[in-house]
Amino acid sequence: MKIGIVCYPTYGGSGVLATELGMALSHNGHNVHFITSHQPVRLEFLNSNLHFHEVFIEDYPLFRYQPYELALSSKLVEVVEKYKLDILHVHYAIPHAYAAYMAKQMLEQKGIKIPIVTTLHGTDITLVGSHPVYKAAVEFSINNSDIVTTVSESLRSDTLRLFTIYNRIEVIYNFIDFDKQKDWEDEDCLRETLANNNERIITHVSNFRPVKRVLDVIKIFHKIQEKIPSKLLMVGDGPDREKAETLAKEYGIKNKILFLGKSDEVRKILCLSDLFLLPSETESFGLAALEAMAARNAVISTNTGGLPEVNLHGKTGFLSNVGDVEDMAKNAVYLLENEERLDKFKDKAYSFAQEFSIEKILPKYERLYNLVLK
Ligand code: GMT
Repeated sequence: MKIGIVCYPTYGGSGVLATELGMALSHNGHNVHFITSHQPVRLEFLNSNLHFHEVFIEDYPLFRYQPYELALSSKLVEVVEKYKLDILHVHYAIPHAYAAYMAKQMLEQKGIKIPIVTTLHGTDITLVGSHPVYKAAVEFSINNSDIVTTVSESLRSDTLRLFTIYNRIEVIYNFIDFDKQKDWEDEDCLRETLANNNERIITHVSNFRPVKRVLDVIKIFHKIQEKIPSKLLMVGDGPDREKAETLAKEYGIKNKILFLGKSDEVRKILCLSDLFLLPSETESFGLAALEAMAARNAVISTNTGGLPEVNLHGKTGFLSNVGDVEDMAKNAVYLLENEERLDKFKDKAYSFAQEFSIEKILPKYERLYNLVLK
């Protein structure tokens, strides 16, 4: 199959997932074309099955905002026509599903039919998509896609609750490529470079947007380190990073926290870590938590959105109400204070992560592509 993939090429979960999906499809013999504003960060290499087409925007003094959707839909028309694509798979509704619909209409006028698969990822529905300024266009794009998927049951019900949907929505969970995980496992996890032997390592990975509640991460760690010798690794960057660093300074624990910034080596970092913190306000799935579980981290998270589908309370970690830093710290200490207990949770986290292995999830996308092509 010749598949066009549209996504945000950044460190965000939807971009990571779309890039990993495209690479896996190309390994399965499909011809994959990424059509994005920049080369996706996780795109490791291009080969005869893997192509990248950059969407250029012409600036003009009249524009206050550059018309990216217009440039994207024109590029989609060009690539679908030139490479005779069979399918367009767009990740994150805004504005990708809308641009794909416009491209589909333009192509239809040329006698070319192109089905559109739209995968909804989270904030395109919950935080941004349902806002009145975007809602009508997002609803229209969802209803006019040939097939719609969400990354969790929770996101499916949020979509049905927030929009008037008459299209079928399938749930296909996010996935992990364990073969890539193994590359790091085979290397030595050099814990001693970051922490003393008696210290636990705790990690948080995100885009540091307000929805991630990174200040809660610092508050939870502040309480943990009073009872358990530990270090905190803060991976990522974004609007709340400075506030988090300031709070760490105020608590006098800056020397126990490493702010590592954006990293291409998340798997390597997670392999050093014992526990992952994800106290988000909302999370449609929590790909970062799944990546941590695949690296044998127990998870302390909130119980919001799709997180209970990924982090099993009392088995792979614990879930608490949003903002309940007291409870999250208590649960973290409970895990970290007992080696045997911690190992049990880590093992369960690792084994449950296998339910989301790429081998289990990829055929679900391939089945949908075949369905939509019939
Ligand atoms: O977390 C973000 O804000 C990034 C966002 C994105 O652009 O991809 O993440 C969403 O999609 C991920 C991949 O499907 C999910 O794992 C995240 O839970 C979801 N984020 C939210 O719902 C806040």
